[in-house]
Amino acid sequence: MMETGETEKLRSLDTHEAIREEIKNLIEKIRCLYEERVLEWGDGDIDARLKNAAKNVEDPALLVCFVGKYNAGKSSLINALVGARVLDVDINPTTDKIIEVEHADSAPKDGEKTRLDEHIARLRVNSDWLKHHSQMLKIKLVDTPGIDGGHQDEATAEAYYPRTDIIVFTTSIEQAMNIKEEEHLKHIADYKKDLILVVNKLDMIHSFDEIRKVKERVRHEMSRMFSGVTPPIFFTSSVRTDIPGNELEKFREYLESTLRDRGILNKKLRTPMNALDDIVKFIRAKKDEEEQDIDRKERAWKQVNAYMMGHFRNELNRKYNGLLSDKKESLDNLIKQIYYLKDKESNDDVKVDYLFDDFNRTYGQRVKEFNGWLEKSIDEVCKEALKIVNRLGMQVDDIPHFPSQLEHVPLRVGDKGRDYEDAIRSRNRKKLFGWSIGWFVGDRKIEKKRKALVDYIEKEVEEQNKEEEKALERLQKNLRDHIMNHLGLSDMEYFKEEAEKSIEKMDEIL
Ligand SMILES: Nc1nc2c(ncn2[C@@H]2O[C@H](COP(=O)(O)OP(=O)(O)OP(=O)(O)O)[C@@H](O)[C@H]2O)c(=O)[nH]1
Ligand SMILES: [Mg+2]
Repeated sequence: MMETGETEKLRSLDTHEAIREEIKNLIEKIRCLYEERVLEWGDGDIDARLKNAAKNVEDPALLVCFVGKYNAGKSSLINALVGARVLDVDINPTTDKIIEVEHADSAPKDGEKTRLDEHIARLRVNSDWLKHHSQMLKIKLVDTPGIDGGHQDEATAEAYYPRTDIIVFTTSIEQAMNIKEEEHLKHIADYKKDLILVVNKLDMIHSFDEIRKVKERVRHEMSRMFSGVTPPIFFTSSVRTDIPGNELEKFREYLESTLRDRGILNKKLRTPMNALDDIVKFIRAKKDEEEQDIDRKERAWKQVNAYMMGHFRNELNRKYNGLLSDKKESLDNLIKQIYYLKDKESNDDVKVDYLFDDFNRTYGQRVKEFNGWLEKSIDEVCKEALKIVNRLGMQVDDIPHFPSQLEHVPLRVGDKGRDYEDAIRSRNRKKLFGWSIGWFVGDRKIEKKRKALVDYIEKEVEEQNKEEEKALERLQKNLRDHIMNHLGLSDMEYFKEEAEKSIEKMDEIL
């Protein structure tokens, strides 16, 4: 018969496994959802985060990562925990790769190294301690190149942080927490991992009074940095186990208790959840940026439009009116001449020819001038509109269909003018007298074009917004579904709390 504790453990493991699967699917979904957008944004950041989150869930182990200045004793601490000198230790900058140390029954006591990629190696060791405490969840102790050690792999260690579950920041008691270290620790805190501070090389200071002072200073600094919520601190010596006050065993016990804690599975799940939180934040920021960009485009369009509809239109109206009064005058003149010619002895055809030739000479000339002005003005309007766009630091392409729409704005007034001349020439009276209406139709055409353009832009903006909202809604729903599905199934209170926090956070963001 299995003990209750055992059953519970297995149930937790099962649930953990199921949630892990869910998170994996979720990551995949988000990846699909945003794959196109990532390319469009030209930003590998979101992709890297997704990859890190995916790597973390795929690795069914708790990653405890040792970071800190070179020579602080990170490798020595891992050796002390493992109980053998499996990692190289030296006074000079030593560790130049990320090394994941894990237990394997088949491995030799002093370890067996394999290269995982250019920056990461795996060291399998046969360690009773690692084996014993890897029952619930496999543990990996991760050694990293020291800060300031001059290894180019420092950047790689940085890229690795998001994958880890617990970070052990290691410093040496001789110069514990200098400014550089403080900066780095603050930076690491941004990753929102579980932090532990180990102040190593306790044996280097012999005066109790001095040790007390350092302890006080470190605790005070940490409390200040973390606003009172200080991470656990251990003062250790990894080489002199016998010296008084050495908290190496306490540190070991703390790690053991963390591993025994049922919450450990949840801690493991929290890493990818945090990464997903970050991704949602990132996407929200991008969306805001895009919205601002759309605003800018809209404003630009309004300015262009105001110019076209203001300055140009006034000018156009003035010229129209001038032309209309010219036309009225010419028509009056024409009518006078008709009356005058009516009583004259002559062939009707000759009379009409005479009348229209005269009308054409006077008014037709005005139409020609007007058309010339119109073509030139439209050219200028286009140029001026382009200038406005450029002044706003934008490209014509930024405004949807901008150039082609502008090109088509020129109404066919010029053609109407030519139509008119043709009408005179062909003596098409109906066309001729219906012509004045044509001007107003032309005018209405500008208005129609303008309206179509504004409608088009408004629709574009609306569509884009709708699409974004839908994508975010889907993302939120996926996260929510995922969390909700498991709240009922899971007896893991800790995860429940974390999940609720996640929802709250998500609600804040979205
Ligand atoms: N006195 C004393 N020396 C220690 C202690 N821990 C480590 N050392 C020594 O400090 C030096 C550096 O130790 P490492 O473990 O290589 O330090 P590290 O942080 O891994 O350094 P990098 O790999 O270069 O980043 C070695 O000479 C160790 O023997 C300690 O607790 N006390
Ligand atoms: Mg090292």
